[in-house]
Amino acid sequence: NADRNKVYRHSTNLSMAPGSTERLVETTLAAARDELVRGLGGLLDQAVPVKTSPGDRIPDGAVIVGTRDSSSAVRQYTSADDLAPVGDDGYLIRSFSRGTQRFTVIAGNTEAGALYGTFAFLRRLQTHKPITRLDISESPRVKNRHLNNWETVRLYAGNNASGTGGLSGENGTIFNFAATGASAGRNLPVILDRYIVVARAMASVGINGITINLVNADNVYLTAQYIAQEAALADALRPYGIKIALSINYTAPTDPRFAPDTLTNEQLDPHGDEFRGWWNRRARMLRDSIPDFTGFTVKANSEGQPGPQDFGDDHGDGANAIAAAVAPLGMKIYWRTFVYNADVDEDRLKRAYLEFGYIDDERRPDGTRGRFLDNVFLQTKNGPLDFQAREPVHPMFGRMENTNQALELQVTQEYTGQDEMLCYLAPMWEEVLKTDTYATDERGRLLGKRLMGHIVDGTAQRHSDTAIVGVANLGNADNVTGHHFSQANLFAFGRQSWDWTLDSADIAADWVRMTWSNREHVVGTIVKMMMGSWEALVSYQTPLGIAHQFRSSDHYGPNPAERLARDDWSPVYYNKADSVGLGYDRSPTGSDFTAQYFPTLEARYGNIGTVPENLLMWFHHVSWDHRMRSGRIFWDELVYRYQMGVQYVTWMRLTWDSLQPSLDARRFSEVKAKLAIHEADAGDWRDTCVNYWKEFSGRDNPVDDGPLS
Ligand code: GCW
Repeated sequence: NADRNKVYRHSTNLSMAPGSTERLVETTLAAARDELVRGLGGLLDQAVPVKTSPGDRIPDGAVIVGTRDSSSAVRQYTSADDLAPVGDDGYLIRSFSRGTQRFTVIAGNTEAGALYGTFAFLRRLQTHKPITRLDISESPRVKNRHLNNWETVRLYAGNNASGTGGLSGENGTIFNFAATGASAGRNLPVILDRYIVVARAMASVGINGITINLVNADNVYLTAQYIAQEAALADALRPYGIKIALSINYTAPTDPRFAPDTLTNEQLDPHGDEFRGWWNRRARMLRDSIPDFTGFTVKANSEGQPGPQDFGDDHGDGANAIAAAVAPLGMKIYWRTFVYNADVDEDRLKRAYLEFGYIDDERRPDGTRGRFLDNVFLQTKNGPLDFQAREPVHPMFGRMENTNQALELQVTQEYTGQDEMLCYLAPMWEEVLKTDTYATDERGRLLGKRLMGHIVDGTAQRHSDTAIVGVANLGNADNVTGHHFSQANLFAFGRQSWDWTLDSADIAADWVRMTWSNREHVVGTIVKMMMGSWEALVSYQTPLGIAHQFRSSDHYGPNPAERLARDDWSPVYYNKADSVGLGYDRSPTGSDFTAQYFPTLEARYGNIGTVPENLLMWFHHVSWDHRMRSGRIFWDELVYRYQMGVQYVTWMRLTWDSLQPSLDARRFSEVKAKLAIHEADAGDWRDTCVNYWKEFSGRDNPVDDGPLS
């Protein structure tokens, strides 16, 4: 790319590891080599020789990385047949011994595959797993493993709600466009070191794409001036196997910033040539600057964003129009399904399936089913509400068998403690991905493979293109995520989108070994803290399936009494507290949202006797004296849960203190300070909520050993 010479590095407060090169790497194999040199050099504490010219003698102990095209040694030691099963992004890692020589070959069909193999090999070393006699063959279960970067919303960007600590940018955005003030001169096309740090972190866990701007999209990202900057960013990320995409606004063609190439409202007809032509032209501009640009993420008719419904068209019309416009360029559309409208449905959870489901059922002119085009993904949050700490799975998964479905997870901790609380999310994602949807085929027979993971990886309903998207937690804090432990969520997101069958405790153990220490007691202790941290947060924030009790100002603290102008944003709408009890009846006696699930789940969730207790108030209005499986009445159980959650945080704080001798002083004290805030804020959740519920239950507090008594 001719523009590449213009790309140069600029150091910021975030410094590269010692020994890093100041030159931007230009190829993926160079990135792999740099990682090995840096990683091995760091682990062995000595310089590692690099040999790039082909020769016939492989030195003892060598590590050879490449593709069959790039390396004669890879050609010699792997066959095309060996490599075929690992596909585009997979890799082989094999140990060889020839006479007295022992060496390791890391091979991919593509350079990206070789890079992922390199990181996997380094991970083995870092986590003290054997590196001899290897015969590893790995490939991802999901093709598109992407981040969505909600850049301008500071509290989601891996920075904290209170605004203290860690911020160096103006608004929390990690990529600087048209920066002013303190950031002047550091805007793209200047490539800041932290972009490379983040690219390496993403590649190390197999993330291969990023939509760089917020879903409430600003059209400025489609202007020529921004496209030039995006091209520089794409060039910097490309060697790490990461391709970029943009969020767009449905009515962008009417924005005067694109004059003279603008459309009128009347021309925003998804069936007309003007609308499609406009998107095709804009996509070609992007492609001309960014040859591997992947496409658009679209939030339409959602939370005030414009969309096809404003013009009498539906999501199928809108998504297909833009998809058809970009299909010749090999691009895709990730159309979000986060829609709700309390004026239409009292229970907002039902809305998405009603707006999208029928489009999936329609027949195409050729007789096949499903109106959405093949280059459309419907991008759906794991649960039907909005990234609450525990939600039932979204009923659309499995119900949209003729449409590509992307699963959207929130890596950044909007509703899970932001960067103040230690909350390891992988167990939640594991619970989501391993949930049985009980999906059936057209004749009502249960599918053989029907876990959420099977739906998402395409094996349940034979989809070849598959995607998992994580709302990113990248920010300007010098540890990128604000809380040291939030890095574990980015790490786990990548690992689980590569292979959703992994065990979240194993992922935690890898992360702890790579991040803190390989000493067994440290690993065991920190993994234990992490593994219970999410369930504890559920307990002190929203136990037993009560949803969304957050104060609207920051989605961090509690406000169960809050009533906003909109019912469907108000905590009181979700808790429905009254003298009878608590919770939202979505069973057949209530909103009947349960009817959107496949029959087995519909029956299970719809009956208060069979619903899992951790989802109780998602589906039922539960009377204060309802008998729980523990033998306690609901009121007592509820208060116990709040208290248990807080006690867990106290336990984490004390446990962390006990690790002081084994950890580095700076990070130890930073986490210690966060845990103190965490404990106080968890207590605030418990006290605020329990005291409010008391006004309705009229009952005493059964917990007599805590601050509540
Ligand atoms: O979680 C909610 C957030 C909104 C967000 C929306 C979405 C960017 O509170 O800020 O919009 O979800 O997913 O579109």
